[in-house]
Amino acid sequence: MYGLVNKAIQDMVCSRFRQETWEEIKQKAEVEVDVFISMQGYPDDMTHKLVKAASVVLNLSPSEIMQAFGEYWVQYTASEGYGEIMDMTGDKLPEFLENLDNLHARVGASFPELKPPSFECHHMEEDSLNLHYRSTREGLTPMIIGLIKGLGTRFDTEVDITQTQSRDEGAEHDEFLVKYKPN
Ligand code: 1MF
Repeated sequence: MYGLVNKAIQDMVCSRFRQETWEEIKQKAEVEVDVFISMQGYPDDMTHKLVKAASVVLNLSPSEIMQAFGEYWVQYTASEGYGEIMDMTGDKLPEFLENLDNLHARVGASFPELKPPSFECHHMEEDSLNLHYRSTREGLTPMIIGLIKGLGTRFDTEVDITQTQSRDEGAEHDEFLVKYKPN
């Protein structure tokens, strides 16, 4: 994934813990990169190693780290150069989710190594939708839950997410029921 992802993990850890904690995580992960370059591609494996190491050092489960990271990503990208594109994507939760593929298409137009996931919405009741998440990658599902919670915070909307089908359990892709209530 693009270095922006690893940079965001670093930023999250350093904003909540000490610089030394981050160094310890990198060391445990056997990642020998001094500075991540946002627009450079890094192996996905490196990101997964950082999450695993962080889970050991911080005594949280990998899934908790990924979820926290998803929430963090929404504010991080909004403040680190992608604010305009985030603003263009929508000003309500369901609208934003509906337009996520367009966001990735815009980013991917400039950065062809992007391997964007795809999000498909089926609107149910007025206050709920079925979200289909398809990705070339595995193991990022907890991050998706965090991302949706992060969007809830961004749009001042209460969200309740349940996973209704799982690739881990043999389904073709992950699916979520998202209930939401704007404040
Ligand atoms: O392929 C990739 O490197 C990649 C990286 C990040 C693909 C997608 C994403 C973003 N996505 C990560 C989790 C899902 C990954 C997967 O299943 O394959 C989160 C998507 C998302 C969901 C909800 C709300 C907001 C979301 O993201 C907004 C977003 C998406 C992409 C970028 C920024 C904000 C982005 C921008 C520039 C990038 C990479 C991603 O790369 C750069 C950075 C600096 C200079 C040049 C290129």
